[in-house]
Amino acid sequence: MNTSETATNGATRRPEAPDRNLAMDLVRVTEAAAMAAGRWVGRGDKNSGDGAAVEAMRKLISTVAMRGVVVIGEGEKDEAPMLFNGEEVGNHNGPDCDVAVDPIDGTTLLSKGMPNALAVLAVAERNAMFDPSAVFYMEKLAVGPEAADVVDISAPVAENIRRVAKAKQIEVSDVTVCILDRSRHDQLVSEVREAGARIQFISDGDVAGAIAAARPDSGVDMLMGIGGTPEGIITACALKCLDGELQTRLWPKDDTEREQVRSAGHDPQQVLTTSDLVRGDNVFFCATGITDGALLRGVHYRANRCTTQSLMMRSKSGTVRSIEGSHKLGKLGEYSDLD
Ligand code: VTB
Ligand code: MG
Ligand code: MG
Repeated sequence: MNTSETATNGATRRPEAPDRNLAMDLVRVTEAAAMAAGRWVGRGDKNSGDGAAVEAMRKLISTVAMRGVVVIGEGEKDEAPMLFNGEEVGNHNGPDCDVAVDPIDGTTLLSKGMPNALAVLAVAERNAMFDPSAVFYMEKLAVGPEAADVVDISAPVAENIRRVAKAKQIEVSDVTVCILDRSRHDQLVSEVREAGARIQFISDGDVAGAIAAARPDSGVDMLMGIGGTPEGIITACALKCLDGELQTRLWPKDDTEREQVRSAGHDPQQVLTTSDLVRGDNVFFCATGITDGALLRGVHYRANRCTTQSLMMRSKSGTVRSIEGSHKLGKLGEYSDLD
């Protein structure tokens, strides 16, 4: 990798590390995506909502002071509108960054007006993020700081639940595991129930589920199960900021996918930890609620205004900010005032 480049004026440009000023700029991007998507809540048209969020995100991200490359554009698995992998984003004047976006995690939640649809964005130093393109799904185990050092995705489900209970000083019967409601999880669900723990099913949105596992007072202690690989990288960025832990294993669903994983140079058995999924300690994560959820309030409308709630985190400082926005309709034009 080049450590310096010659700029057009002949001066040498040293790549800078992303600094804290980036954080506030990023909130504007997820706010714009959420406001654009907000107009599509409950309208039964997830692709139009996603398209609106993608366009708002693309427009606003072009103003952020960075030389970003989208490494996680999401959308492929669901054949949804997307920012493309390899797409250059930012104003090309700033630090070199990897960018992961999911303009809407939970497009079905959006289209049905159900809880926890989020606009999310994560940024890290260039080449810090794991390339998720080999396979659509990965097996995930997410926990918060108390249990970050004790879980092991290769251990039995009951054992991990016991370790989480011990680390959090609660009974196994008090542990709540968040699981995507899918038939591929039947075995996992029986094992959790046999262990004696409780389950909170979600229909979509395992980024929000994993963050809940790492946040105090969310009522969720861990997330387990198979979900999207792009969402896994985004989740790793969030959990790095929260001192939580995400352990994963790629989950090829058939021989063709297994071959794809191998030819991309990965071992399907290998456990990928938070730090394998996003390297270094200069990670930014930002989410804005689209529909109301336990994690974030969604976009609300009132006379001439709409409100947003966002979570902004930065691993280097460990700061977690909750940001309320009150946006004047009309002034923001298309992002808040679609109709
Ligand atoms: C999760 C979740 C997403 O896909 O990754 C999930 O975070 C898993 O895939 O919101 P399937 O839906 O294909 O089972 C979503 O639900 C949609 O991208
Ligand atoms: Mg999405
Ligand atoms: Mg998604």
